[in-house]
Amino acid sequence: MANGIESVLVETRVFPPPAALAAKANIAGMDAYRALCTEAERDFTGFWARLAREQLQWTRPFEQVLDESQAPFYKWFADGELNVSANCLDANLQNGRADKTAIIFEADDGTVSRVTYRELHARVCRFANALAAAGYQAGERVIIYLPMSIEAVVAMQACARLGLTHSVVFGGFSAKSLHERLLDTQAVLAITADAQMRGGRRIPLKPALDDALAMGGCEAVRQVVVYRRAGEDVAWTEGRDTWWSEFEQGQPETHQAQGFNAEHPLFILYTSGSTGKPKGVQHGSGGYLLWAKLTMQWTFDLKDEDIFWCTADVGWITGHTYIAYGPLAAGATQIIFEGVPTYPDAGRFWRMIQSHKATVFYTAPTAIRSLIKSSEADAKVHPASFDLSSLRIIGSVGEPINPEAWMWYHKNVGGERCPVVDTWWQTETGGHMLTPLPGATATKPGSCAFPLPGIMAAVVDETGNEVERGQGGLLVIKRPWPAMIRNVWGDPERFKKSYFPPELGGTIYLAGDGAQRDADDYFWIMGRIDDVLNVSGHRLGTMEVESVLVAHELVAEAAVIGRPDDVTGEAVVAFVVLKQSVPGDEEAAQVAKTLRDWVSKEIGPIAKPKEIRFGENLPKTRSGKIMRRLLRTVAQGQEVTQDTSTLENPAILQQLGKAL
Ligand code: 6R9
Repeated sequence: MANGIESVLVETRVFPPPAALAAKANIAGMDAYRALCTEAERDFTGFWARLAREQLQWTRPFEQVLDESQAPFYKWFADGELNVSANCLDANLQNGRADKTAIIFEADDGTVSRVTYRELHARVCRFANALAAAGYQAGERVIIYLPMSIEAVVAMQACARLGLTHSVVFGGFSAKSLHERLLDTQAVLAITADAQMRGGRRIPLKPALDDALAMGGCEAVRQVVVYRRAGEDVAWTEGRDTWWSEFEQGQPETHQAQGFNAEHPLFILYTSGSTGKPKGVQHGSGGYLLWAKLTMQWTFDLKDEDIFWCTADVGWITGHTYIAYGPLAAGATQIIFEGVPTYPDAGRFWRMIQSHKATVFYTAPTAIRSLIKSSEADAKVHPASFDLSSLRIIGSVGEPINPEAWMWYHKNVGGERCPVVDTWWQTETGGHMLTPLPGATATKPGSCAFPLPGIMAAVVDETGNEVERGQGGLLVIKRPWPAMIRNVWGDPERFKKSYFPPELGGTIYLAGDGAQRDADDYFWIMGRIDDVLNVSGHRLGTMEVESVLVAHELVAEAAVIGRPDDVTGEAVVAFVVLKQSVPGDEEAAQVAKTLRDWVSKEIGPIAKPKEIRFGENLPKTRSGKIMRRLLRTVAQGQEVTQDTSTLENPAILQQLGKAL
């Protein structure tokens, strides 16, 4: 089981919700929270049906709420039809928000542009009309490889409007990763930009897509639509490539959206698993959107006056649910940021909160930790140098937030008045699952508190029995929920195997995280139980990195583990056996660089090992299993105190213990 799962957290500080916020909250007080939980327990399907009818506009109302006949392939609202984009845009034109700002976009260089709901609707309609005119049809797949921009939201929404299933690929991923996704989805269209602007630098995007398409097998791709962001010269394939502006030229700004089945695949998003290639997590439409909208209202207590800012990239699930869909479905004004938190200096986030008067701020622990460091070094970029009084709620996502970082965030960003919502969820869950509610839950630093109403979370042992309070175990969700993963794209067996293991009965969702509940029933996440690392909030399979390393001509064998890191949460450390003998120091540094660049090229810079160590061999059991637990100890520079008697080659530990 996971490294940290046995550790017992002792955190006694408790922060009650501010009275003024609680009085006006969408879920006001624990009694209101409990009432919703009780409603869900008493009449599970009635609860979800009520919310789905209240929250969404259906072009064909559903009768059926939950279909469990093919479990774990659960279906929600399956005889209903709706249009996701119409629920995000047209609905807001009808309910008086047409002139409300939908998006405040701040570019890398600080240029600000705004679009109202009316304008965003017009832009989405125009692009959707262009897609329809070019012959793209519901059910076909579209790869989106775009920088953070209004265009990224337009592209996603336009796909949703036409029932095209999008798969957004994070701009930091390599041509190779793009290629895998193009093949796996059999995409018919790719939407990209010439380049992206980050931290004052131009980072080309289209060349990676060109390379990916040249790797072969992508014959299904009929066109590449290119948004001109940076004015960069790009290679052009006549007949295939078209500029965004030309593509949509002359298209009308209205579009009558058609309803699609509630289960229609809205998007596929790839995420790392413990084995093999990343999994294409397939999400549906109705249930996903319901949860995206509801959690905006519940977790972020969204009000019409709020200025919401989620700093995630649209290439991750957080950017899907809390940028492209949730805020729009909830009629929010949101900030979208192109750049990085450290440019032009590490005060960028705080300066933006100040200038846009953000009220709800949602970011990742890794960003918080790196900004703690910078502001300790330079008072000018410390949050105290900015007016952050507009904030009322601050959130965290992506990885466990350590109590020290939580306290700093609470004190320096939240001014000790903003509840911190530490939201636990996953690509597969579609939206928040465990989180404090700002107007109800007393928070404890480092705990994601309780499940949202309707989410039946538990901590169980390997046979599925609930463990006692204070004991570590597996985090599971015992009943399905509307926003859950529907399938692993094209691989239903992997879906079942990964998430609904037979040992737990085959219908209970296994999250892949270890957890424990304390005496007050608070949940504490203890990290992954599988070989998945979390680097700066990004999931990375150790196997994924290992298979890339061994694919290099110099490498015979490799083992990858995670080492705790002050800033990135975990850092990738690779133990490598070369085909040639163990290199001397100078050569080792050279080979390490070559391999790091190789991993960066094959997967993306986030997968780059922070450290590579070379040895003649890897520590293995007599049956040939690599003992990663020992490698973790070695990588942390600790003495090996574990039992090494089952080791085939104990001497190897000393050799691997030496850092370069
Ligand atoms: C939304 C997102 C999911 C994994 C998840 C867990 C970790 C996310 C967390 C957290 C502790 C939190 N994780 N939020 N761990 N506390 N608040 O991040 O999705 O990229 O799929 O990652 O991230 O390990 O299993 P995804």
